[in-house]
Amino acid sequence: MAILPIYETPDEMLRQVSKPVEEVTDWHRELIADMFETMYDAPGIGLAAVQVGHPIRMLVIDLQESEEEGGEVVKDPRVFINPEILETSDNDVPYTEGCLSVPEQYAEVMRPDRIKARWLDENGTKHEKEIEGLLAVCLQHEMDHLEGVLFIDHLSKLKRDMVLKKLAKMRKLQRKAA
Ligand code: K1U
Ligand code: ZN
Repeated sequence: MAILPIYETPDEMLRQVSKPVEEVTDWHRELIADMFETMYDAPGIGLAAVQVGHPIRMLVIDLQESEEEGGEVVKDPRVFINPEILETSDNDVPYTEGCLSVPEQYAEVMRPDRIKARWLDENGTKHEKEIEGLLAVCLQHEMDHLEGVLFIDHLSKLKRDMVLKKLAKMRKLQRKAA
């Protein structure tokens, strides 16, 4: 397994529309394992394959919400291949989103609170389910990546420019400190 470099905005890699996975193979399963390792290391709760340089319709999520009695986070890895949104609720709700490709920047995005989705897992098994809460937010955010869309694209120009300005300032400080 390996920790992969994560592409960051404004890299054009992130603007590609990802291609469907024709057949789930061992190569895909190895990439999925690397994506989980990269996501846990970052740390993050989701990661799309395009963020690590593979523009294919595949993403991983682990909300890392549940805790065992001793305080240990229980892993709950989920794999979504060729995901499709079949239905969305009419009720949009706000959530303060972040993105490993827009590091250390957070902003409120409105999205439907419930979706019905269909996808394949790492064994090629089909799933169809209603999803709500943080999983619905995260899945919609990751599915945006498959279309070359970042969460900052949902913001007004004013808010997006503020986020990008803060990111540029942070990178300048980081370069200075290095
Ligand atoms: O880059 C990504 O797509 C991952 C992104 C997923 C996401 C976060 C919030 C709302 C929607 C989608 C992140 O994981 S950013 C980091 C983050 O939110 C987080 C990191 C550690 C613990 C908990 C959250
Ligand atoms: Zn993201």
